[in-house]
Amino acid sequence: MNLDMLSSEISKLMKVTFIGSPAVGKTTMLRLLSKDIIDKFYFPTHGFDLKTIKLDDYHIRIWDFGGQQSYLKTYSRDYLLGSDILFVVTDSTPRNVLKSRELINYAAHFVDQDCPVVAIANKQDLTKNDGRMTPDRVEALLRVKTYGLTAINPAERTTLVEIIRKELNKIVIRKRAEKNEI
Ligand SMILES: Nc1nc2c(ncn2[C@@H]2O[C@H](COP(=O)(O)OP(=O)(O)OP(=O)(O)O)[C@@H](O)[C@H]2O)c(=O)[nH]1
Ligand SMILES: [Mg+2]
Repeated sequence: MNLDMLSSEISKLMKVTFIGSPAVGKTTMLRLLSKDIIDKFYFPTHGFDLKTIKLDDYHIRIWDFGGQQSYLKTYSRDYLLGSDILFVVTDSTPRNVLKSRELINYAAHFVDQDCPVVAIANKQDLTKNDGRMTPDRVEALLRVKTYGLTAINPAERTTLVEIIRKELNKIVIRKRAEKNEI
């Protein structure tokens, strides 16, 4: 492989990072993407999990970080550095949405200025029962692009893939435009 080929391969490796409070559904999103059986038991993530998926021409390395405060405080700089997209996952309850707002403010210090921050309003299957917010309401509060999701529903795999594809395409288009300007 010559150097040009190698550099184009590397540029196709994307780092996608999921953060959010405990039990909002980050690891479930990873399972949804990798087509494993979607386990409904809650096993808190200790440290972080990594999974690489192939999407179109891209290898996407997904970093799923345990939501406990102690992890975030200790590792955020190393962990968030170099993210191409940062997904902030919320369980769509009013309380957690407010926490997610704080998390976005905090995390913004650790990612590159041009790294998009995107919210996932998860657990949309529960909105009718217990006052969880719709993606529109979450977006109005968080003031970042927000997508709705029900990560325990295997039929929503394509929804999540499309969210990632859409955000990835935006980045690729922006990077190409920047390259042409130089
Ligand atoms: N009803 C419902 N439950 C969900 C959904 N997504 C995840 N869950 C459940 O929420 C619980 C926690 O999910 P996880 O994916 O382990 O949460 P996490 O964000 O990785 O949590 P930490 O690793 O502690 O940060 C599990 O019992 C999941 O089955 C959803 O869309 N709807
Ligand atoms: Mg987890």
